[in-house]
Amino acid sequence: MKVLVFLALFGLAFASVKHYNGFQVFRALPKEEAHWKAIQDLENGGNFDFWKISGKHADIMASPTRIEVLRNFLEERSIPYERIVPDVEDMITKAAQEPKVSQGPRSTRYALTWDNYYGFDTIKEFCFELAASYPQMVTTTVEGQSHEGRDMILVKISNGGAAKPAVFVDGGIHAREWISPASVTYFMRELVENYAAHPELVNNVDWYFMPVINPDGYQFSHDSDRLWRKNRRPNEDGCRGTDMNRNFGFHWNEGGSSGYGCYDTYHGGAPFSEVESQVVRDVILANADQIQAYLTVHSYGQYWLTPWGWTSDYPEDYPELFALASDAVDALTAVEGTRYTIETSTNALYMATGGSDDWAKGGAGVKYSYTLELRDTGFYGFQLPARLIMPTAVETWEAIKVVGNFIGGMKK
Ligand code: 0X9
Ligand code: ZN
Repeated sequence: MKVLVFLALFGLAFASVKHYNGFQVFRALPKEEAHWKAIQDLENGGNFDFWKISGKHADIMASPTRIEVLRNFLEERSIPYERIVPDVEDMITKAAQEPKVSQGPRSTRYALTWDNYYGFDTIKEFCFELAASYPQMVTTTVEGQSHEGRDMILVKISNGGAAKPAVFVDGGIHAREWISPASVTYFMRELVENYAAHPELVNNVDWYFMPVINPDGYQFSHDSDRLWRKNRRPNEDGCRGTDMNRNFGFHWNEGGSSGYGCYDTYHGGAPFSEVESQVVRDVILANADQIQAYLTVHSYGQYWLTPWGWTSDYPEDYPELFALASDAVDALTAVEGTRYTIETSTNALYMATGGSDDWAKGGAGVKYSYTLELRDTGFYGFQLPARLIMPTAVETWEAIKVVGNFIGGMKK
């Protein structure tokens, strides 16, 4: 009997991991307006997971039964395409099995390193350890609970005194974009544990970090479905999850999001319907007088995006946003030549409303609001190997420093 129960539980646990055997990813390269229109229709149809759409191409994942449907669709319309991932499961397995190279910093006080990707609890431990070891500089608080009861962690890095101009950084809004929390935690570590290398960054700026703002989705992508994107709340349509980056309350549900809860870009039942986006909103609003820059860290594509995502119009202060982005990207590229595109998100990618960046600027009045899409450009995509965490975090940190120094130099 015990054996049977064990086998049943084992079977359940095994069955609960989503596998992607035979799934393939195709890169479509539309050449004309009609091609783009067809790609848009295909996405709205909801039968394919669009890993990425940019102004140049669309990376589309097809399940084994849909591969031929996708190829026919593209061929009938003469849309050029190439296969970029021959087997998604293979790619996920290879990324997990890759030997870990020891190259980043490590500590005896916490388990987190930057040589591997870690689950939510390891990141949480790091956040609290940082505060315990550097109480004069770091305050870690729990700002609420996610739907499944995980802590929504806020780490404030400040050397006290009067409130300074502040930078707010979040990560992990999209579960599968693992390089995001990995990089954001690296920035936190650099500010604190390497304070002496750049004291002005903490002396002149207050920093707010929320490294994993979708903790349930993030953990689910570690345990059960590597390609999960949304949060995990059961929704009105019998599926789970809202795309948190379609749920913010500025021009919410005005295009580029889905009203159907089984789709990856489901915008939720109302603006800020999700407890996780509510918490982020409330933290930003509570500190809105201070916060001059909002950085939300995603992957992939190597874009430094400015608002707006709800219109193709440029914000009136775009030249200023572009100038700072350009200095930041120059510093990033100087490290080892990684190239980024700077654009508004509608013009670089697609229109998508309800994004946190648009809300931070339009709703909370944070002038310098950016979405960063970190490495790579699609060779590994979301499965960026762990050996590339350090190179990615290190180069991006150069850009973050530029933003910090700029904000720190602002008139008070
Ligand atoms: O679509 C998104 O949410 C972001 N790209 S991702 O591949 N990481 O999902 C881009 C968001 C850009 N900002 C807005 N559209 N507001
Ligand atoms: Zn994302």
